[in-house]
Amino acid sequence: MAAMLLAAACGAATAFAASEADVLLDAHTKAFVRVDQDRAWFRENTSSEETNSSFWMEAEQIEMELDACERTHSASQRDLCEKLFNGFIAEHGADWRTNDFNDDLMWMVIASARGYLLTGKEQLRDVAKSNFDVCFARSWSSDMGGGLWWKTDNRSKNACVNGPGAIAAALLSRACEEPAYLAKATNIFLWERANLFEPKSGHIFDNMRSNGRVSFKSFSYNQGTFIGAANLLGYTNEAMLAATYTMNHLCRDGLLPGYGETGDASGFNGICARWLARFMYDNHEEPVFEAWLRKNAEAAWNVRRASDNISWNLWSEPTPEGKRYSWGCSSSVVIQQALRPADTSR
Ligand code: 7K2
Repeated sequence: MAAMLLAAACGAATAFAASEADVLLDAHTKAFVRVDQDRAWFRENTSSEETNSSFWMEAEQIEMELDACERTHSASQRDLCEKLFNGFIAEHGADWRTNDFNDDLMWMVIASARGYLLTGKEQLRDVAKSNFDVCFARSWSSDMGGGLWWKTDNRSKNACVNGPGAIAAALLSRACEEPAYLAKATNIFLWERANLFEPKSGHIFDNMRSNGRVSFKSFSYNQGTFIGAANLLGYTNEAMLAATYTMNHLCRDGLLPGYGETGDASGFNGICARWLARFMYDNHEEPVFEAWLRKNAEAAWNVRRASDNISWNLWSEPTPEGKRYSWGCSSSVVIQQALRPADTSR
């Protein structure tokens, strides 16, 4: 309240809203980022000194820091991103093919391509390109009419690799200025649209197995990456349908799903919010989605715990004291970075 009055008194109508994003970002950094000279990593949880987050959780938390770079344009934030890339490459190398999860590679390709587009560091463009090429070569196949296999055992084609694969290729076409990547992006997206997207509802199905059997589960991150790819490639109607489904059918009382804290899914809503907000702003769809996204961002803010301001992924319950997880606490940070400060002049 005091901060709000102060902001209003100074005429800085947006200062209070921006500070929520700053507070959650700083709290996450203090609780989870470990820096060693020019390298940095995310701790897996508040009590793990040396255990880092897993490959894809690390990649996606780097994306969270890139979201903060895009919001703040701050030099120290950019410096942190560079350290996190250094830390990632120190841990996993610059060639990621020993990881069997094709989605893991695509997530880190997205982070690296975004990192290059923001910083101009050519090493990031080069790792994005070489690992995309490895991943595409081993995962694209004509079985089921195209699309990327989820893992190297080639048993299913999942939204969690095809959405990110299409985004990765679209970003690479910009980073490398090579139109061949745009064709790949479009082909991946069109396969996902034809096989894992229900046009009458905007529902994204989770995966299709090699025997053609579809898992109809809907996860917020799959909605998000489909929206992200559709938006980057100009398929605005499809993005609109998938975003509307997310808002109207995936939520309970308007809040994104409360996934389990310790597993892969605890960061899904951040991924969803990142791409949904970008689509909304690019297409001036604030009248449709902004109040709903803001309600989620405010819920994330309100459940932060007083002791250190970290906020977990269950936005209808206060963040408990005790051990918390960096990936689980990332969605709150991301949704706060993704939304622009409220425009109080309207
Ligand atoms: O079944 C897939 C995916 O289709 C589904 O949406 C999610 C639901 O689970 C897996 S993907 C989750 C991860 C498992 N551990 C390693 C990660 O790299 C992997 O992608 O949660």
